[in-house]
Amino acid sequence: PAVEFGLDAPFTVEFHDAVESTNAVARERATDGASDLVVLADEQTGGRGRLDREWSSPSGGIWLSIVTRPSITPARAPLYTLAAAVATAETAREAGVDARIKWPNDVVVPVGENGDYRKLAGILTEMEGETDRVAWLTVGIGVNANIDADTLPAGATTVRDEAADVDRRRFVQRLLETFDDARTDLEAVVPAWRELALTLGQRVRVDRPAGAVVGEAVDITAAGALVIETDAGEERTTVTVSAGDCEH
Ligand code: BTX
Repeated sequence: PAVEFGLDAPFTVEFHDAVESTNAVARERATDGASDLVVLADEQTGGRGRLDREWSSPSGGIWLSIVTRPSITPARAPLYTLAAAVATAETAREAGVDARIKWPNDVVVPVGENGDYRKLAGILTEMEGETDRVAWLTVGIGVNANIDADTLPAGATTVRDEAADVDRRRFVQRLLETFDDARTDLEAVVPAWRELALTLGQRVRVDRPAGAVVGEAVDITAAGALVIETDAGEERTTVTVSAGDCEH
């Protein structure tokens, strides 16, 4: 059922008490032709991360998926993931959490000064289309909001643990408004991402199908790819990675 959110952004919100995964519902809606629809749930019984990993999604969190039909090429789709990460981090910061971004899609809270972190939120983008244009794109965002961190997998943190419980409706409003602003000005996304990045300057290891890249993360390109200065061999070389699992 659609709910009235009083949003200053063009989204319709469909709320569920519990679903298996809002991304799965969003995919159905997207293939049925929906656009600017948000599927929101209090609880997910089968929440998913990347590479089919589990995403723990108990009641009290913010689990949502945004269905969009952007006129962009698939090569620019990563910018939507970065836009969602920026919007999520900025909204969490408004709630008093020291939220930062770990490339490409994790919203984390730093622990100490060594680049260690706990995970506050995750983002999972899925899309379908041709090589020259995206047909639909869904952005799944999971925020550990009003949850005790010790009920989540190790390494997780929550808005409750870092600051205090939030009004979830208000949080979703701000998140969607900030995301809407970001997607209408994609050129501004990478600079905003850089401001919040925890990854730049860190030693990283990125696992990708073509093999692991190890070195120092030095920049992010206009398309959202990570630039790594590798230290294999005598000469420093730069490798640009557009997708992969990043550890630091
Ligand atoms: P990821 O693959 O980067 O992270 C998944 C890993 O994170 C898990 O293997 C586990 O170690 C850890 N983890 C699981 N649950 C949590 C949690 N609640 N908090 C912190 N760490 C956790 C990240 O994937 C992308 C997650 C997207 C989730 C949203 S929720 C709405 C939408 N629906 C859906 O099914 N997925 C997305």
